[in-house]
Amino acid sequence: MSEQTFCINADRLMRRLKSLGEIGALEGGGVSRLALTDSDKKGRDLVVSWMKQLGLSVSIDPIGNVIATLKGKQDLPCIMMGSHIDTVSTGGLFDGNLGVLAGLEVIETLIDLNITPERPVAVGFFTNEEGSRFAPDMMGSAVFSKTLSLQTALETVGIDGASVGDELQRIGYQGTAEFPNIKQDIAAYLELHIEQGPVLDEQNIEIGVVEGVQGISWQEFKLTGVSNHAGTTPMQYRQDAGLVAAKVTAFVNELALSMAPNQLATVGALELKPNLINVVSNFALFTVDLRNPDEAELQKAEAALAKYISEQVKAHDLQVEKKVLARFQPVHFNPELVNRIEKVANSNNFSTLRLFSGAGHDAQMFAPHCSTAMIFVPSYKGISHNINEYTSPEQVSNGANILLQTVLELTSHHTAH
Ligand code: HGY
Ligand code: MN
Ligand code: MN
Repeated sequence: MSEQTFCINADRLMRRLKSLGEIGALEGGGVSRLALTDSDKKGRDLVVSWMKQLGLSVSIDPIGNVIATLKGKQDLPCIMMGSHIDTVSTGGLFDGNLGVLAGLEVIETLIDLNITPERPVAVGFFTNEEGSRFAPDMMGSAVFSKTLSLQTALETVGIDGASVGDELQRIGYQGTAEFPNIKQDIAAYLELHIEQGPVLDEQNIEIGVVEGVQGISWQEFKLTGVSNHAGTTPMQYRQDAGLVAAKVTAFVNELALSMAPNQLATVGALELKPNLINVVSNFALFTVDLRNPDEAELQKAEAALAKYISEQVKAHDLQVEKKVLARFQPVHFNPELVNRIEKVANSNNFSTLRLFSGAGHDAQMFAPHCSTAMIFVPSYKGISHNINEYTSPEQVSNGANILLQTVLELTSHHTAH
């Protein structure tokens, strides 16, 4: 960092990341704070306590998004930073948490430096970014940006049978704050996040300048066949749901390879019934996660999957039910803001690389409505959604300092982007 620039307090940020990571900590490392569980509540309570200790005004909206704001000299549209603090069940310390706590650290640094920004500066965490308990992912920011209706979100039933509305009430985070008009109320949204992929780590790059987020298609399929004896039922007489689920898993893998390098396909959840060694499965429930930075290509992959499944269901005389769990188009971030982040990073002598995000992020919900961009820091060996997720304290500090410098630039200009 060049000497004339301000710096965040890296130790304080690491301490907060570690103490948040103690909530929902797993034996042997890692974190599990699935959205709206008791551990999510405890994590929320801890971060809200830090926000309040800084004297920030804290608002909670009807889907449980929490926004803390430092007043500015003028009541202008704010600069918002944010991300999420819910995790997958095999989560790490950094996914989401880094963006929220680095945003808090930026605000605390402004306070330490007695800097009153020209405009308000806010940091938020958004409900259920991960989507693994309740689909879709980015649920809280999708409601915040009016991409998803509040009612639909509240009525969503999760993989364990609970509803979002009931769980929000149970943990005491169903707030009443009004949703903003993002176009009017937010001048820019900035999210610091770990890359969660191998690119920056492999190329030894310090800062990722994120140009956009790829499209996401989540579908759930229920196949119904006929259970039968594994020893007496000839192969050609079977209506085997498990077989077709396995064939689809192999098919989407081949499909992604045939559409390389940008198509991704994952069957992440699979449940067979009766799930017994000597019974032909009469039921299979599985999910397909398709991603591509190009919308037309993503639609092509969805169409190929639909065709294959209908052929297989017919050939094996099964019933099929399909449910769309999430569908977000690719987004591009604001070029001026992307350029600004790149300039700030380079002027601080950090190596940079422009890239598209493989993972979904709350930022993609802001992109259509206000100047939005993301800053990435490396993930060791690209590991994430895994208890061994790791980003070094130096890399954490680098990202948070670029966030600080960018916010300082945006808050000293009347036109933020
Ligand atoms: O699935 C995703 O990309 C994000 O982690 N929710
Ligand atoms: Mn994330
Ligand atoms: Mn994640």
